[in-house]
Amino acid sequence: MQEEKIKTNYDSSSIQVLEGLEAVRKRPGMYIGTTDVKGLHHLVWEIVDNSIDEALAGYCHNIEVIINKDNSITVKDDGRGIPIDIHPKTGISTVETVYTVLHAGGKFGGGVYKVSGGLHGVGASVVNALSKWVEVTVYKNGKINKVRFEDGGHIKEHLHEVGDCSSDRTGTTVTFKPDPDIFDTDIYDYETLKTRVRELAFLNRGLAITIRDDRDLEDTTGETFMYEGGISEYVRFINQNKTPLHEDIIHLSGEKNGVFFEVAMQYNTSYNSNIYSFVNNINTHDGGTHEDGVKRALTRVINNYSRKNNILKEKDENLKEDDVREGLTMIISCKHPNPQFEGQTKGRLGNSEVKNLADSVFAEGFERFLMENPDEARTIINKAILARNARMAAKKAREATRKTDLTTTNFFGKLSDCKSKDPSISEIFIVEGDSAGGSAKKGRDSMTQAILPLRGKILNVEKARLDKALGNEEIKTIITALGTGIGDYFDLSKLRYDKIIIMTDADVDGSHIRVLLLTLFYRFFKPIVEAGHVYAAQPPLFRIMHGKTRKYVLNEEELESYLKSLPENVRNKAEIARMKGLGEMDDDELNETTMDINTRVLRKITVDDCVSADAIFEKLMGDDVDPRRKFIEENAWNVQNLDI
Ligand code: 1YM
Repeated sequence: MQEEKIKTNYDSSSIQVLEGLEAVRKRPGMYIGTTDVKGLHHLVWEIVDNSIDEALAGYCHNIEVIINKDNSITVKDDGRGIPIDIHPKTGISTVETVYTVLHAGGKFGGGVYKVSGGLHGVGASVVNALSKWVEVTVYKNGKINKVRFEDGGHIKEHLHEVGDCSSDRTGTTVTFKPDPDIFDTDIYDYETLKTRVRELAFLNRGLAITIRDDRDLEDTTGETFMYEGGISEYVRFINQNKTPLHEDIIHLSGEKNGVFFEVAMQYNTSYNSNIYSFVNNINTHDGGTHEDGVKRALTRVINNYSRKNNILKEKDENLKEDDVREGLTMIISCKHPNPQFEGQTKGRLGNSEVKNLADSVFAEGFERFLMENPDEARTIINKAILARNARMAAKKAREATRKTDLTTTNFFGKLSDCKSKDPSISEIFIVEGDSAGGSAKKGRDSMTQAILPLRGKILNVEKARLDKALGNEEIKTIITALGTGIGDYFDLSKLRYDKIIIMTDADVDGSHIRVLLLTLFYRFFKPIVEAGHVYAAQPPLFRIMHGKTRKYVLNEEELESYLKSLPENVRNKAEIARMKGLGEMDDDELNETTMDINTRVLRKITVDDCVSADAIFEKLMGDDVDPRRKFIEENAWNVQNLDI
């Protein structure tokens, strides 16, 4: 009797289920944002999130992420294993329910903190909907149980026992292959996955996460990230190539009504701040109450201490938030059972109660640190005072750049502006060197394309305060050309071009300049990057000629696949030339390959690119050639013909 009933339930619910998953396949963007390479990687985090939830609940200690040879992904954990009993509402096993019913995770999951940012536990079913196939294996009660889905969540093999395991072994293993009909690309990037895996390990102290690339024959063991010190070690990692102002990392934490808050910080001698905040492991790009609470307390505590100890005199103005954060590296992490994300990109924490928790935890601990470490306190405050002085000098210099307008003759000598004054169709190419600048000028569409050649290397804004940066000729030219102003006077609506295209050679010097430019944009023009106006041109590395056909390709991979696509007799006769720098292309060639909107390839620069540029920077600048070469080979995209 009962068996009958379950069967009926199963049939009716399975229809609803497939309708749900079909909706995900119809509009994947609604669930995972995009179907480009970013969306492809997003799938991994949806599965890993479930393992992390299990770790936050206290049951899982090891997670493994493997890129398999066929670009499928395996995620393993040693948690309790997804429940395999029949779920009363659906009549099918809970694990099948979790993988086929949208919202199942949210409804049935009992974890303390749910980390999955936008999806709130529907992640597993979304991954299933967007996969060619998925296999879930659960280790529990001495048995191994497996279920397999195919083609967007259709059950292929119901949950069934496939063997025995030792009775103390528990956990979940999931392997999925993203559906190539959904995604623009199916190739996983090891570095992208590794960076996030490492971050997750920092944010969840004690949790070991291993990542391995089985496409790479030499990588048999992978890399394991485990940090007993949690976010303190994250701060040390970010500061590894910087000079700290104090040895110990300040690490403070507190909890109230189930909300856990922690912060780690260390000042260094640089002039910028690196403050990253997270809620339930998700980066809150736009800050929010947790960040506001800490910043408010930081400014207040430093001012109070400075007055009490007569470092700031009565006549002195209070230090501002910008002054006290100069040279500060800080990680803020909040674990909240019910986070409210606000803003257009949901990158801001809105829960108001967190502000006071953050303020009080931070203020109390930081005040104690200053009192117990008077020498360090002095150093930190003196730096803030220098920052304030520079801020005031920069204000004057900025007022001066605001007054410079486009009629300055000196400026016109550098910029070849476009004829159009309509920003929505205008582009500016920032080009390395005069010779490439010359070809670009000849090859451009002068109606919509402006050319700004850079003479020297631009100043590294990582190593200079704003007042000094504003004295640099190349930087001044860029500021004037863009039209937005800078700092207090910045106004995105005044941007004179829709696309700012960085055009540098595919060699070490080129990537160096690109990194400098990215750093400049990140530090001084972040809203321009965030609004998606900054691009890198991608000059091709090879030209293939056969018959009357000329074809350019970006890299060796593309070369190989293009050659493969040719009939054998054509392939054997094809002439392949390796392209030299931008300066060596004639204007037609430069136009065709890099500038013409119909044939060129641009890469949109994201804030994440700028953040990694920041890290790449230190290494590029170092004196040691070997680590530098190794680093560039491994990390700097678009660097193909190395000549160091
Ligand atoms: C490689 C992916 O999904 N691990 C995982 C998921 C769950 C549990 C354990 C789990 C949760 C709970 C109880 C609970 C999930 N369970 C569910 C649901 N790894 C991976 N590990 N027992 C086990 O939250 O109460 C959803 S996810 F809904 F079935 F409880």
